[in-house]
Amino acid sequence: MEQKSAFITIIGRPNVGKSSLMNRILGQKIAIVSNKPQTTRTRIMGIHTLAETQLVFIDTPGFHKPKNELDRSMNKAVGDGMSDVDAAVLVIEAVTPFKLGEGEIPPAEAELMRELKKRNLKAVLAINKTDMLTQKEKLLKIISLYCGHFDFDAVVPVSAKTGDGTDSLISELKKFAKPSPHYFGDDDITDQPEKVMVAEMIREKLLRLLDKEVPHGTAVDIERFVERDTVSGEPIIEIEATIICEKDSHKRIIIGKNGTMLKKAGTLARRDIENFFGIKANLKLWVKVKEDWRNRQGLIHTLGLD
Ligand SMILES: Nc1nc2c(ncn2[C@@H]2O[C@H](COP(=O)(O)OP(=O)(O)OP(=O)(O)O)[C@@H](O)[C@H]2O)c(=O)[nH]1
Ligand SMILES: [Mg+2]
Repeated sequence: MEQKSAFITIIGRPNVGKSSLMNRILGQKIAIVSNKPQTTRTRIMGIHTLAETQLVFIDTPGFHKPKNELDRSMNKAVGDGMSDVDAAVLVIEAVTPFKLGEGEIPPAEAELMRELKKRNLKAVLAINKTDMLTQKEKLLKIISLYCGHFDFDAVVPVSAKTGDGTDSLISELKKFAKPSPHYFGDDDITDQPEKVMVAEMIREKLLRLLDKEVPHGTAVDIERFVERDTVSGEPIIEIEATIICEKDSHKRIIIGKNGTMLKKAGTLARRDIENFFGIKANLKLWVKVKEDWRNRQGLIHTLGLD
């Protein structure tokens, strides 16, 4: 059987469900998800091999108005994600604060469609969160509105939550595959190193447990990651990680009263780590302040966020 491959970038506004959709397609969670915008910070590759066809997805950060250096490198990751790909999936949500029915397109989406045109890139429109849509006729309005702006190869209503529509989306995306050897092993699912996966699992818990600016100003640095056998011969991963935050007041919030918040985040993250790697984990967490790190290029680079 001749092998085929397609590189497909997933783009859209923050919080529309890009990472959830990729995880749903892969059938495994490789990109963290939260109800807060700007969860994804870098390009994350997800690999889905179906017999002769390999689809390589690139999940990107939500495209937004930048407020600091980190935001700028996140937006750059979106642009980079559109280079050298065969097609894009523009993810939008069926239920948004924008008045789509009245013809209003969010500026970030209009900009992404302009960028697709400029790059002459083929694209599919995925209208996500259809499980939340009560008035189905709204869907038709959304479709005609977006198709008036860009000539999409296909429009697919989906729900990353229930899985509705994802098979149709995959069928549409398979059409972009061209004869070429597979770039990844057929069992590979991501290009993220184990350490990065662990750092992200910890950051996800902070996004879930903390409010407002605090989680957005955090980053996680894995200082130790070793697998060893315990005396009873059982394998265990030893992990030591530092949570970096921007202010002393944030540090106090992350640690919580008597260390309860940090403990909670640690327990939740450890569970995820053990499930993902299928072995026991020992996780130690520290918190350190690095003022204004989101504007410090050197630190952004050290943390692997550029
Ligand atoms: N009801 C519903 N919620 C969804 C669906 N897909 C995603 N969500 C929720 O939407 C929120 C954002 O999901 P993410 O996958 O993190 O969104 P994203 O587009 O990757 O966000 P950024 O990485 O910040 O750009 C989370 O709370 C998800 O649980 C869906 O199909 N239906
Ligand atoms: Mg995301």
